[in-house]
Order: sequence, then C-alpha cells, then structure tokens
Amino acid sequence: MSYDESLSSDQELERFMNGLIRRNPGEEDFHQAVHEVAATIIPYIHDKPHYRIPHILERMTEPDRIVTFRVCWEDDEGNVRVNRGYRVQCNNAIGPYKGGLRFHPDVTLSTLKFLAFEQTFKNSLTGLPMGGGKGGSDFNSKGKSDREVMRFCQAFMTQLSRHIGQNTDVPAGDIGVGAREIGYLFGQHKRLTNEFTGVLTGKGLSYGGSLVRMEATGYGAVYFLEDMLKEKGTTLEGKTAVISGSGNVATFAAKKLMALGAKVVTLSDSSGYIYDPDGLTEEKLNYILELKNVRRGRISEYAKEYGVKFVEGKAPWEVPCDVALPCATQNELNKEDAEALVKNGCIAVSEGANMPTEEAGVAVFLAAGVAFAPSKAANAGGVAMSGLEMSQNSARISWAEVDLNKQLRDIMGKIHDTCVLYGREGDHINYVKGANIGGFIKVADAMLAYGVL
Ligand code: NDP
Ligand code: 2IT
Repeated sequence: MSYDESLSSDQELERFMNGLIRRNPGEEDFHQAVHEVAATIIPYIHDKPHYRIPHILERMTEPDRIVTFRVCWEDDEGNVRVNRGYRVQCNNAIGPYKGGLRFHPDVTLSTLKFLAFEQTFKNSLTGLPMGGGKGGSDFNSKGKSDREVMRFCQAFMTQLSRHIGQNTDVPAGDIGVGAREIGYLFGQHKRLTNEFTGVLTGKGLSYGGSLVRMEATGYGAVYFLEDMLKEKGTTLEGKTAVISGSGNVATFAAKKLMALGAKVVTLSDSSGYIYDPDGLTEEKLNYILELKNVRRGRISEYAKEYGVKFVEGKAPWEVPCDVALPCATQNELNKEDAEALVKNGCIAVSEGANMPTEEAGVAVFLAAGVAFAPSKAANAGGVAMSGLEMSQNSARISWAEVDLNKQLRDIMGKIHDTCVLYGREGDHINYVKGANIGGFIKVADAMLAYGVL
C-alpha cells in the first residue's frame, strides 16, 4: 500500500474499496459499512496528507483483534449443542473497546465486523472515552427455555471472560441480548473472576445498572429526530410515525414519540408489521412490553388483541407517515421502500437500528431532501448511557434519573451539532457526512498521537 498523490478522490475510493474487498472476501455487510464511511472520509482527507500518508483509514478498517470460539452447552433434553462465539475488538484509540453482543442465527463475522467498525465512529461521536467493539453468537434464543438461555450464556462467558475487562473491553446488549441475558452473563463473569466490576453495561438496577439505560437508545433516536425537525422549523407534535421492530429500541422510541405528541401507527417483528391507524397508547405499549419481554410472543398477537391489521412478511414502509424510524435490523429498508416513504410525504428518518437503510435508499433520502439521521449518530444514546453506567460503576455511585435524562438529551444535542458542523451543504444538512467526519477526527488524532501502531 503506497500513497499516490496523483489519484482523485473517486479513484482513491475505488482503489481503497478494491483492497478492502480483496482482504475481506464475501463480507458484504462489512464492505457496505466501510464504503458508506470511506465515501465521505476519502474526499475529506484528500487535502490532508497528515491523515492520508500514515494510512489512518486503512488502519481503522483492520480490526485490532478478532477472537472466535466454540460455545458448547446442553439443552433441556440433554443434547449437546454447539454454537460459535465472537468478539471483534475494532479500535481502542480513545478508550476501552465498547459495544454490544448480538445473539441471532444470522450472525456472521461480517455482521460483527460491520457493527464494530460503526461502533468506533458512534462511540467517538458521544464525546465519551470509548473505543469500538462488537461480539455475539449465532445462538437462536427463540423457543429456548430460560434455563437453556442461562446455560448458553454461561458457556459463552466462560470463553469471552478471557478477553474482556472494565478497562479492556466492556460488552453490553444488542439484538437477542437483553436484561435476562446480561444477568446470566454478568453472574458467570463474577463467578469466574471473583470480582464485581463494571465489565458489562445494561445491567439490572440491583447489581450496578444505570437508570435510563434501557430507554436510552430509543429515546436518543427520538431526541435526534426532534433536533432535525427543529432545524427544519417544525416539531414532532401531531406527526405520524412509522416504526419497525418491537424490541428494546423500537418500544422506547415509540414511548418518547408519544410523549412528544406524535402518533405511532406501526411496529413489526421478523414475521410482519401491525398497523394501528388510531396510534399506540400507553396501555397498548405496556401490553407490547409484557408480550415481548415476559411472554416472548409475536407482534401479530397485538393485531388480535386490538382488532387491527397485521401485514405478514412485510416491513411497514408502505404506510404513509411524516417520520420513519427503522429500529429492527440492518438492510431492512431498500431503495423502493425509501421511494415509497418519500412519495407518501415522509420528511425525516432516524435510524434506531444499525445500518437499517441500504446505501441506495440513503441516496434516495438525500436526493429528496429528507432529513436522514444515520445510525452512528441517531442511536448513539444507548452506548452513551452505557458510558455513563461505566462512570457510575467506577465511582461506585448511582446518578438520579432526572440527571441522566438531562445528560442523554445534552449528548444527543451535541451529536446533532457535530453533524451540522461537518455536514452542512448550503441550506441542507448531510448528516451522513457530518457523522462520519465528526466521528473520524477524534479517533484519527488519537491514532496519530501514538505513532505507528
Ligand atoms: P431486540 O432483540 O430487543 O429487538 C429486535 C427487534 O428487531 C425484534 O422486533 C426482532 O423481531 C426484529 N428483528 C431482528 N432481526 C430481524 C430481521 N432479520 N428481520 C426483521 N426483524 C428483525 O434488539 P434491539 O431493539 O436492542 O436492537 C434493534 C436494533 O437496534 C439493532 O440493529 C441493534 O443493533 C440496534 N441498537 C441497539 C441498541 C441497544 O441499546 N439495544 C443500541 C444501538 C443500536 P423478532 O423478534 O421476530 O426477531
Ligand atoms: O449498537 C449499539 O450501540 C449497542 N448495541 C449498544 C452498545 C453498548 O455498549 O451499550
């Protein structure tokens, strides 16, 4: 890899991506996440040789370390089961590796490399001292008993515990890893190490968790949306919102949207979406929280309970709305979905999930002047609150809900300001560019300070 001053930004991007794809064959989600960042960072650093010559972007796209391990556990019938566990430690230039654990049958190394890479920029945007990491397993918790989930989590942590620590790498939840799993994982870590430390975040309140952590990702995505609308001279009051997903992020995004006067008309899961034209209420949301977190049921049951439409096998993007929040998973919103949203009058999109919009969909939103908040900015509230949980654990104190809520609101506001600073293009804000550049600078400058590492 040599530095060639004669290349244009476009040629440099092509050369860079060709190299990345050659070194990481078949890892399409990872290619996509890197391309989205490189497309704005390469032009930005074109006239900045202090970043180009030492190959900072190349170094950021090569994870510091990846561990994979076998996870062997016994199901309720006594059968031996085998899963694969991973931890991708992407970059610790500005703090310990930090990022969630995902348990889902679709998880591959490519998924976790894309998520760890995104996390590095997201964590930098929060302004807190956290590097980027992500881990997980292809374990499917659907249909498993609590005891099976416990045995899996214990076996997983037995391996993972060699690689994490409160000053080294601090995992948290993500898809398929919620309060129940974090409890089992933390308990096993404590048993193995004989130490009670803040090695995980998203913990229960009785054992070192932080108030507002559960709500923070969804609330944060709505705060960011609120700031984007303010920039456009409007508010959430009276707006119709379409949300995908019905997990942690989706449900708390719905709660905050309702509190700010919006009407939430859809939620979904991997089987389809519900459309409730009257909008969710607090009572209906409590029903969903119980359905999802206690009974571990399907969103279609909501349609039966409240006599509304369930659309099987589809995402909710065909439903007319003012604002849309994809809060389920990656690449759940494609070009045609984006076109349908624009045609139906959607003016703003806030990504609660990680990389839920395909690159062609992002292009549709940007071309149409839709205020589009990419995940690394919009959903940073979750990891920001995790950072505050780490601070509370280190100081052995607990902050009050009102103070934490205020800190979350301030952090999301500052991320919005950063995006505006680096993303302004005339009278339009390109939040994708703003978030990428805003996240890049701090990590890049720290890497430069360390010399060649
Ligand atoms: P949960 O496990 O609580 O919920 C996930 C939701 O997404 C469920 O409704 C699930 O439906 C749905 N879903 C998952 N996979 C698919 C799929 N392949 N197709 C359609 N629907 C799917 O996870 P979270 O709410 O925590 O996470 C949701 C998104 O938010 C993820 O992208 C995650 O990375 C991101 N995120 C989460 C943060 C957090 O603090 N939890 C922080 C920042 C981002 P089903 O039950 O049918 O699988
Ligand atoms: O994608 C994410 O930011 C998360 N799943 C939360 C990570 C964390 O460490 O709280």
